Amino acid sequence: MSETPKRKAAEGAPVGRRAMLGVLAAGVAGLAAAPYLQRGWEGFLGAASQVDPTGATGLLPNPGGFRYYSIVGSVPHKDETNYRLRVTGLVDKPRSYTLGQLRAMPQTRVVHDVVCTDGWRVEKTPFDGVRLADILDDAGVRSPGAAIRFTCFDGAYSESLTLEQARRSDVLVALNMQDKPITHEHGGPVRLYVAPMYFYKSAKWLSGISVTDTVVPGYWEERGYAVDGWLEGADRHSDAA
Ligand SMILES: Nc1nc2c(c(=O)[nH]1)N[C@H]1C(S)=C(S)[C@@H](COP(=O)(O)O)O[C@H]1N2
Ligand SMILES: [Mo]
Repeated sequence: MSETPKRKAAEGAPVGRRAMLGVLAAGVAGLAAAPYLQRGWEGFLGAASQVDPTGATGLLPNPGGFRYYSIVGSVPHKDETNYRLRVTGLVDKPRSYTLGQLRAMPQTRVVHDVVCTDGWRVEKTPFDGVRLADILDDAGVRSPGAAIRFTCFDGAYSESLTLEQARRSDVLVALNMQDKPITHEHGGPVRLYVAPMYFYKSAKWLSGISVTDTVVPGYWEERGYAVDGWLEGADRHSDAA
């Protein structure tokens, strides 16, 4: 059995969530003048999370059941005109995809509960997108390739999977969530979705897929999270979506 991941950064040093709420209150007050009402509570929370580097906005209620997390204060917006997904590292053919190219590839739907280590869960959430396996096949993984490192256009977050995990049919380069294009707040236009693992594995604002010869621990994994983020009850060896 692997250890259940814990959000160490949120529960203890360096900054506890309770302490962070004070900082957050100041940040949220600063947002009050902006026209967030147009986008409703979700838009407000998304904006508030931009001033909340620890993710303490996760403590604010959200009717959708999700909480918005970002480890950085602001993330550039990307769309059809400037989004690129680059596939590099131990591959035969390095690739660069536009959003249009990803949308034109065969789309797979995965419906699974989304579960964060903080304790929230959103049941039976549909994601649609391109199987990561298809993208890896497109680029052609070279024989020393054994793992994937994911990077993000927030400039800071990273994640990892073994090649075997990456090839599962329930691992997507996701374009839609709940039948709508993934919003900026949820990591759009493109995020990773690793259905059988805790949601921290699902890197938002995905911009880089690099094939490596060994697992490079991601951002939270460097800070105490399990590199294998399997959900309880996940079938670790099945390929079933
Ligand atoms: N780039 C990036 N991806 C990320 C994170 C983040 O802070 N930055 N947080 C992770 C965690 S801990 C969770 S629970 C989910 C939250 O996704 P959401 O903000 O769409 O609810 O994104 C994951 N991917
Ligand atoms: Mo999380």
